[in-house]
Amino acid sequence: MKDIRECIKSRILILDGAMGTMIQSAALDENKFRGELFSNHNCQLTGCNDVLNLTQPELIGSIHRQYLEAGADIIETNTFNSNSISLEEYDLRDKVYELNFAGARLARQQADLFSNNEKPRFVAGSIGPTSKMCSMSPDVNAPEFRSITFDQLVDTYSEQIRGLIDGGVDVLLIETVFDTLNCKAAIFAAMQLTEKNNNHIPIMISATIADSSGRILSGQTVEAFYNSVSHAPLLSIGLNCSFGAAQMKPFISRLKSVASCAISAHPNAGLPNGMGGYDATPSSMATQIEEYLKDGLLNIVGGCCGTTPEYISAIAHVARNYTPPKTEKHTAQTTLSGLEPLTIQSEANFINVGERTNVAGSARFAKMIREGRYADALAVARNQVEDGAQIIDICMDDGMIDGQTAIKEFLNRIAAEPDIARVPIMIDSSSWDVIETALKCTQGKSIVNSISLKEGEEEFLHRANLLKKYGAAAVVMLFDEKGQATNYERKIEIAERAYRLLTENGFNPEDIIFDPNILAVATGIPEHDSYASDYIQACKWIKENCPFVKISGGVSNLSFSFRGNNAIREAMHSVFLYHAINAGMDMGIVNPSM
Ligand code: THG
Repeated sequence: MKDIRECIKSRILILDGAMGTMIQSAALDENKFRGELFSNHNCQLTGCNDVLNLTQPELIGSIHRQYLEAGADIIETNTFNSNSISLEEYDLRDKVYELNFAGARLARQQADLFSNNEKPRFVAGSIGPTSKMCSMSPDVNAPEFRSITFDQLVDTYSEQIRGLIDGGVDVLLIETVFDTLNCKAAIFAAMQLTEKNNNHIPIMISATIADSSGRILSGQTVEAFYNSVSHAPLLSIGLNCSFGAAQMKPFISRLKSVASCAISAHPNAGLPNGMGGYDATPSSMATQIEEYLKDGLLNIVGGCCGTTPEYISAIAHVARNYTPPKTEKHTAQTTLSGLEPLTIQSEANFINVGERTNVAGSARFAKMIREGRYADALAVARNQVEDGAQIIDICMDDGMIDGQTAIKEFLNRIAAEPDIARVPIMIDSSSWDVIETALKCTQGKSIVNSISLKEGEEEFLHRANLLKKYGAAAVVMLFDEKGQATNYERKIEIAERAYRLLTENGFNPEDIIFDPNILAVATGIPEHDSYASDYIQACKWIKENCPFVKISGGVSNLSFSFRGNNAIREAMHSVFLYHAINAGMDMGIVNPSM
């Protein structure tokens, strides 16, 4: 049987419609929801659609059948809420695996009955957002609080995904995403599981946007959202629910312009009409969808709330007349995000990374953190962004500070400040535990600062592999088992080795940011005098020999011997940057106000 990754190249695939709408029209009573299996359950099950996979399998199977008859190529399992967080409401936490397994089997059976070589049918394991947000506090008075952690989400999603995969799904569909950090936890769980089982199930991701500004509820633009999730083995990215097809189109266009995978849309049947229904008819919705197809925007199209098989049939009917648009791979550029996207292109502007939110580099900032003055610490971050920092470097490495606690508190507070959170974060720590803690608090695509060969190849690749699952770029310091590279020969030796190891192990070269070590000059020790030119020459070699990588460095290091004399320091930095940028330096950790 053909793979879905093959089929999507030759035609536009039709996704099914609204399971919930179909279940609702069956008007089941409490006894039907309970079935025999849960006749003695301790709480009401009406409204728990996912339990029907076990208690009313014929009904769920018949809904799948109706969508397949309408022309759906992909049917979604009835497992949108089958995670321990959502099922808690029905005291069914211990049924997560079973519900997902049963849901996948039901869809698989029906899809197989309809499949033939010409038109294979596929099953997408539906994974909903849960009822809790990982990147925002439910309490405006406690912005650092979270009602769910990344680790808890990874656990519950792992349980769900195990059930879906064991039940036979072809693809995982992480849908109705309104918090990117929840989505990243689902991706992490999926990548970890598929790596362990050595299968390669692709992932479809579909977000829902909160309002006409085109942001998802957790505040990201669609472009920032794409950058945050682009590390997943994506079959497609798209939008669902939100509002009707007409209103969704500009945001699908924006996704199309940044994504290098297929694009999906499954809008509602128009806008709610106030009577529990939606205002689009099957033919009016199909007409709106045709506008997308004319513009070559979609590879997968279906429906969300309100879309019965009649809608899917009408959509399938128009989609037949169009060929799928090609997907384009955007290479060379490094993509990051906060609430907004940041693209780094070697030929374009130099990127300023703010250095002031570093307890090791600022006595003032360190004092704020030690004294728990987070409002003041946030002001330091905000000032940097106002002064032009396009990324902020955050470091909590200090003997008097618990780094994991401090970075979590600071990042959670930043998440509630849109004027700071719009830029990506550079997570600066020599502790891997602190780095992982920080990755679990950031919905954007961050830069980890740093990894290196200091502790050997195995640890280096282990960390790089984790970063692939978290979705982060990495500063790679030119350091190895023998120590820091200070001269040109050692710098290029380590860069060559690190580049080869990373790319051979599937790390995207665009996500490698080499730091060839800016070291203090004019210290009085003659060997130090060539440090700046060694860095600059190394930049040139790296850009010629390591395609797609970027280059960074801590600029203020250069002038450490002149601490207190800012005029000299600034002059030194300007001259240095002039040459280093010409040699290929893309970004620098700097004091953006200078
Ligand atoms: N490469 C990478 N990461 C880095 C560095 C690097 N992170 C840390 C550092 N180097 C870059 N950050 C700083 C921050 C502050 C200063 C220098 C580098 C600095 N501070 C003043 C001083 O020490 O005199 C101000 C002190 C104060 O205000 O108390 O110069 O190279 N990947």
